[in-house]
Amino acid sequence: MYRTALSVSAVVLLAALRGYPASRPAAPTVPFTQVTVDASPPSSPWYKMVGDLNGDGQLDIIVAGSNGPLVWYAYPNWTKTQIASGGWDGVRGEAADIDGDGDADIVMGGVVWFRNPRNGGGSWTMIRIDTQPAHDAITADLDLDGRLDVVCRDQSAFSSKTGNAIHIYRQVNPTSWTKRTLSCPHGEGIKLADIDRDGYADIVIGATGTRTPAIPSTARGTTMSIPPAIPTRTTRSKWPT
Ligand SMILES: [Ca+2]
Ligand SMILES: [Ca+2]
Ligand SMILES: [Ca+2]
Ligand SMILES: [Ca+2]
Repeated sequence: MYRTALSVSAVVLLAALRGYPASRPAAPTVPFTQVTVDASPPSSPWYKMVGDLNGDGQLDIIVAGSNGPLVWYAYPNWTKTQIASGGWDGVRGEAADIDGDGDADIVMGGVVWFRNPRNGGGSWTMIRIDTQPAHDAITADLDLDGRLDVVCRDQSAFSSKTGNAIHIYRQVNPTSWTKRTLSCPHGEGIKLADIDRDGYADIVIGATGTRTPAIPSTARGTTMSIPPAIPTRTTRSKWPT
């Protein structure tokens, strides 16, 4: 009885310290249902992406295996279509409209992008940006010129040990890109987000052994200073070469 009363008091005290009402209602349960999209997917399906590839307003699923192929599944029946064979040695890519024709293309490490034929006709076509291996390949319009740019980072785990660089590809046009490489701490993982809310996407990275993103002002993680050569509001038209 004493132990029960003590436990309840401790809960009330903690709730008060946190500023919560002691009788805070329990969070609603969110039910999940497992759905099998493909019982025979590409082996070692490291790349998993989502995007509306067929333009019906519903997100589709894109998967690529380390030994190939690259496929996509159309929601809701998950009709499977192969985009390319080959092996895809990366983990994170994105579906984004690289060529600005209104349909979602696919960006992956390597560095390549696949042109979606939905609006332009023809078949899926691979356009190579670089030969840089990359664990992650993500997109944003870094200089706000209306064309998506690509940012890649490899990983420092396993044998490659090349996660100490960030590769930035500015799109001149869908088949022409300028590259800039920034040094960073070893590690893996990258994200683009407007941290300082100046309208321009910033680069957030994780570093080996940390569990928090490496952004300034966090108590944990490694802080990376962004060189001033990164375009800013006043210098975006002078992209460094
Ligand atoms: Ca869709
Ligand atoms: Ca497109
Ligand atoms: Ca751009
Ligand atoms: Ca910013």
